[in-house]
Amino acid sequence: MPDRFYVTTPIYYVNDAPHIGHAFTTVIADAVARWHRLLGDDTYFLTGTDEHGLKVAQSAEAAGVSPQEQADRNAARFREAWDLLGISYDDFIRTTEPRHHAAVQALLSRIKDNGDIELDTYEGPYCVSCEAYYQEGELVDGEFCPIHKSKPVTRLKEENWFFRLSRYQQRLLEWIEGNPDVIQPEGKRNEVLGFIRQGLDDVSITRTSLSWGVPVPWAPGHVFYVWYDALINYATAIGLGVDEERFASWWPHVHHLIGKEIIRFHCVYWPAMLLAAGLEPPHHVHVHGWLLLGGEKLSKSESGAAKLTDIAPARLVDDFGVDGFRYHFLRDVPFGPDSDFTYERVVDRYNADLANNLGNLLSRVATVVAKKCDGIGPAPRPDSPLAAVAAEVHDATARAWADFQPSLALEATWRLVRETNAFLEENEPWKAEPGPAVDAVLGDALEVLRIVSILASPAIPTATAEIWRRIGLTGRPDEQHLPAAAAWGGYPGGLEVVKGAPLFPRIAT
Ligand code: ME8
Repeated sequence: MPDRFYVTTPIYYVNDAPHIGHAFTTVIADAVARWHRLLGDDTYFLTGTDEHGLKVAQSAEAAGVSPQEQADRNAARFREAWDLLGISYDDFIRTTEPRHHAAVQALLSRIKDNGDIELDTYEGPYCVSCEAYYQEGELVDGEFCPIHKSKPVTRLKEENWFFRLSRYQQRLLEWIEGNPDVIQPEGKRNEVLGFIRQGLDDVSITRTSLSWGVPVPWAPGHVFYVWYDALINYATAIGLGVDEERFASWWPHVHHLIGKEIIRFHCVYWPAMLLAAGLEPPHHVHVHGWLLLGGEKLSKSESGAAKLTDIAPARLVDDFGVDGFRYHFLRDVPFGPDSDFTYERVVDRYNADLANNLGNLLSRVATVVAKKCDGIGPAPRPDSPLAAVAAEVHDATARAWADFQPSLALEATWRLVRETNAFLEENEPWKAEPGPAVDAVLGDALEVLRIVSILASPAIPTATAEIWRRIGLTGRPDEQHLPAAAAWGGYPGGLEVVKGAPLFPRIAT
């Protein structure tokens, strides 16, 4: 039986268009899913859109359309962006779909039947941008949202149905303390533990102040608060309430990828809801920091239009291509801490790793094979000095992908590219007479290109498929199976090697 690998992104709000912050999480999830497909794992990659709630309703009103039209329009923009970026999702869930309404109603009814959802009155400061209530003590200067800083909160009073979160403090602590890897990185795990240890208040999970949501089956006029509908998407997509066998085949072995601002929802409320419904909490939550632009988190509800148009994924794809875009976010932004986004860093990384290293290796090899071997690629040597490097690089790359560290994985893979360029410079096959010595060096370099095409395919799927084709191989690198396919000696030799245009034209600085 192959291993199963279930990975999710947050589902994104449809109040506006996708930006590079969304793309960051989504590209990482995509690359990790692609890595697991290479391992032969049965892989399921879920993304989608979060379409209910006040924020979406208000943005629809401002745009003069219905919330459903607004959702349709912007969900399509997310899909377009992901198609552009080569995102290989298996399912794109929209919370307005009937399958999701059914799952939300099923799961929350189960919690109510178990006695953990009850009627009560709630009054408190509420931030519309976060769609969240805060405690008075959390506000900035007594009136501003702790996340949005300059946005004043509104005071809401509602008779709502409450989830008895307070009853789950001990079980949540047991879940996290008993599973040291469940929340990564460690600093975020400690943050969650600290929050839970302070004591948990019950939370209001329904609204009567708006109708744009999933109806509460037992209370006409109430809809579920958007977060308690949204979180359930991860269960809807794998069949909760519809196909329990399918659900059980994926749950709870999930990897949730999230930005740090939604950690409480994923590491406190969501696991507590699952426990209350008699289900297991998720096995892995991976929390990353923010991409910052001039020190501010870039988010569509706060940033000005100029900033946003600068950072739409398509804008960068125009300059760097899909693979250049993906490579930057995977290689340059470590998974965990906050990171400053600058255009210059994208250019530098593109030129250094893609144009000068990988692109140059391919073009050198293809040029010399054309000149010295009549365009037919020789086979590698079994005892090549590069064989040991390739084995080490495979192992380091695999470890880093398993740890959700794309940046380290690509750093490891590029060691092989750099060492092969150095090996060519040492041996200078372009200066030698055609013959076995030249064949040996070029065969080794072609074998490296084959292996690198496989190892780098999760990050740069288009370019690696092109390298594969140019060195004369059939099929695609992302159809290969690791670890066997990375073993030294797979390039058969005797294949036609095509020169072609530069794979990554250098960008002028
Ligand atoms: O929070 N840097 O949706 P959202 C890094 N619908 N990542 C960023 C980012 C930035 N500057 N800006 C956004 C929601 N992201 C809810 C989620 S899940 C059940 C519901 C990424 O549209 C990051 O993954 O505000 C963050 O958590 C997510 O987009 C927030 O997207």
